Amino acid sequence: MAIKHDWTKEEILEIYNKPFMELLYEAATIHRLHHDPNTVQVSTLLSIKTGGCPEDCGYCPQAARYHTDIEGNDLMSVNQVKAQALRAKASGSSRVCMGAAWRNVKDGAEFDSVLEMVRTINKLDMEVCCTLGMITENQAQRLAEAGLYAYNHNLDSSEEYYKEVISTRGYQDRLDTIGNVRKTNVTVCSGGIIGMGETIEDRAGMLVALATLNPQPESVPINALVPVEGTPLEEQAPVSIWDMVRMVATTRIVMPETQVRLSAGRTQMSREGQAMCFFAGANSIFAGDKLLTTPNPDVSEDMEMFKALGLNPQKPFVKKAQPETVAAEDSKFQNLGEKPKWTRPGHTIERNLEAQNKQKAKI
Ligand code: SAM
Ligand code: DTB
Ligand code: SF4
Repeated sequence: MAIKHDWTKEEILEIYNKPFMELLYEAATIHRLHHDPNTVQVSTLLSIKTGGCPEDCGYCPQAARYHTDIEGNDLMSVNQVKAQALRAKASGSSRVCMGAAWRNVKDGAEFDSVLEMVRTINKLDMEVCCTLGMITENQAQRLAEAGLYAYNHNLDSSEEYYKEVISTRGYQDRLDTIGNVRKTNVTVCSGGIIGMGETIEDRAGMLVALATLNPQPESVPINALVPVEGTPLEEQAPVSIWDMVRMVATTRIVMPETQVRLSAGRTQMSREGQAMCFFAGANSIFAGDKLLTTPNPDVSEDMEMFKALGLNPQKPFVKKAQPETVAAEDSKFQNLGEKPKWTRPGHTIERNLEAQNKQKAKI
């Protein structure tokens, strides 16, 4: 079945705004044509470098300028990562997603260490994902050679609303990073957040940006904002379950082959709400009692939910074969010591400044 790539905002809005039952039925029907509706891919997040990030992303507890309550940490060791990956595997996850609070990857000892983490987890026969900020083509190639299965880099919102949330990095750089990943055999994971104060048009705009990529991302995480005290978005109202289901269903319809990940925000959702999301086409979750820095349901609660719904965790590498791992000494792609010029738009976002100043006043 041919995949449509020329989606317009109007077409997507029409889907998003359908009567709820029609939307659910259409999404569930498309879901069944492309996926086993009883299988859900389970990933475990691992924050390998936490906090102290120089960016001003208005939602993010790891941005240094907002001084939230999180505990920062330098880069974990390869052995620590291996131990956590083994734990994730034993708890039923098929994928480990390693996140670093970086603006972009810099060539050097820390990136070499991340490459070794990728090699180590791939050798445990688990899918490995990284989310490390912006990367160049060479860095993407080096990750691919190490055995990376997926790279996560979210667009987060529409291009227009992105400017209201982040001033230190640009939308085109995000798209370019996704393009760099696409030049390799690493799969693309890219999605966004709802509940940041954006309009429904912005949600549709983000889906246009993702669905018109050719090929479409293999995985699209839909996060509900976790409002964290100290961040500029701390007072945002919780996302309604109806909005979450509509967003998941619309994502499923416009990107039929993609794995749609029900991501941050599950602690705020009932099991019945999550069941509606699975019915509407979500077929992936983050498991484990922590996302990167904020809480997530316990694995045992999720397993009970899976049992009640008759859902089974997806085995690793069923969508794409396991990549090979090339040893560091046999690598074709060397450290180029690149200094890419990722853009800094630098416009003023009032609420980001206020959050920063509020914190300064407290010190
Ligand atoms: N620093 C890298 C970057 O920004 O690409 C990787 C880590 S960053 C924390 C990964 C993603 O987490 C963000 O793009 C955003 O979509 C999501 N995220 C961060 N804070 C969140 C929050 N409070 N609620 C929901 N999603 C959040
Ligand atoms: C994604 O879209 N959501 C995950 C993962 N990709 C990296 C991160 C959610 C983070 C939620 C806030 C936190 O725990 O710090
Ligand atoms: Fe840094 Fe990523 Fe958080 Fe932005 S989302 S502040 S880049 S860790």
